[in-house]
Amino acid sequence: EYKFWKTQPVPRFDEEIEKEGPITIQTVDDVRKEPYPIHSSFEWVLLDLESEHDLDQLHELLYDHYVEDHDAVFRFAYSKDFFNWALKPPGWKKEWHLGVRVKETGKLVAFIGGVPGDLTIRNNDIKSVEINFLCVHKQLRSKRLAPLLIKEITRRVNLHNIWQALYTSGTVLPKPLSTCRYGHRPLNWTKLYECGFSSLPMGETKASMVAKTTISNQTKTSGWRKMEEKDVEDVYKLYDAWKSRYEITQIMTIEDIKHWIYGGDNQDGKVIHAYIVEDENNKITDFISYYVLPFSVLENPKHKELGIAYLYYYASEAGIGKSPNDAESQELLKKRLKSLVNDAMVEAKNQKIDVFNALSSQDNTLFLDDLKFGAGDGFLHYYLFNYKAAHISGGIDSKTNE
Ligand code: YNC
Ligand code: MG
Repeated sequence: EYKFWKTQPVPRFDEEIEKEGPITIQTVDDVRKEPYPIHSSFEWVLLDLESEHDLDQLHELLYDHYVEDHDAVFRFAYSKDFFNWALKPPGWKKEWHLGVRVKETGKLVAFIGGVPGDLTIRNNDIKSVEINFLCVHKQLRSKRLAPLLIKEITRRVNLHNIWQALYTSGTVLPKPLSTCRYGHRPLNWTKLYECGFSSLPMGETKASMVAKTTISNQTKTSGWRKMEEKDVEDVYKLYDAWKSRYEITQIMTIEDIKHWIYGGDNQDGKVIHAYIVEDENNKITDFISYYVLPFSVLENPKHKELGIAYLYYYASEAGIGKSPNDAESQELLKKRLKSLVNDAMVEAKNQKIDVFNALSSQDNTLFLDDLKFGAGDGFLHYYLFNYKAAHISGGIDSKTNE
């Protein structure tokens, strides 16, 4: 039971957390200087995501071997644009794009990725990385390659004097900091039904479901427009003031906002979408963003792909400097968020997105029901490496009391 994780600096399931902070403290001198040994038919490789060849290899591995749903009906359809966004934020390092190759053929058979991502955990700023895209080729599963990848990326991060990491997974490991549930808002119910993503609830007809889930193709928030590069600094200020609502947040610089929210220099409009609200004095009062990550639909005669949008960061003046425990301001914020998320969904629908997803994190529980998100069967667990922190109910960013 958790043979590997038992050896790692993470809290045990039954552990009461009394004092928050790092679990083990080391210095760079303590860190092993050579890569961990790997079976002689394989070799470690650092992917060069600036090169088409390596980007292609990563795409090929994840496209066929990454996360699937239970029945293997859908699989995340990561694109090269998506990797460029997710794995190359400001400060990205090639040495954290770690792969395993078959020596003889050069075939990529495993990967783990890390990017810089400092955190604020209840008023403590923590230098850390975010780990993602852990993947082992289907034919090499259950051979303990995953623990080796985790140890080797840890070593490579530690050599930069970074000792903490954030990661998420659908798998239960010791010990979740928080668990969020996915909510799904159909934008194209008929297609979702034909793909087996949505089912027909008792007492409904296809026509009644279409009627219930139809949304307008016009946004309604006044001052709504697409975010432009010139808005980056204002959006940064808004985010920075907003994030104190939450117990755990990502620290973002202006450059980070430009990358993660606006889309960076290579803004191609395919992965990240952001909108702002501007008042009569041209002051930006709100922003909202979502990213697009389609599903491949496996073995369906009619559909190959589902367009899926994920609600991402947002902030609104309606919630800045307001306590989540103040009922009156929560009511105003709720109204505002409903308007923002509705309009984000209108934009997504006009971009041919079929379903809009949101986690039960941030302030999302204020609008999920009213905007007709259905609770999904997927959960996402959030973890911290080498850091003890009291459990957060609801979601990573949620300040709701337990
Ligand atoms: C997982 N998702 O429990 P025990 S999420 C972490 N995250 O260890 P083997 C996982 N650990 O129980 P396989 C994990 N899934 O003995 C499994 N494990 O202690 C643990 N799937 O290894 C598991 N991607 O190699 C067990 O298993 C040990 O061949 C078993 O490989 C697992 O990216 C996997 O879901 C997931 O490709 C690679 O099944 C494979 O099955 C696969 O025998 C499909 O491994 C794709 C998939 C996972 C997506 C993600 C976040 C990863 C976080 C990793 C932890 C990072 C820690 C921080 C490091 C930096 C620290 C600093 C500073
Ligand atoms: Mg393995």
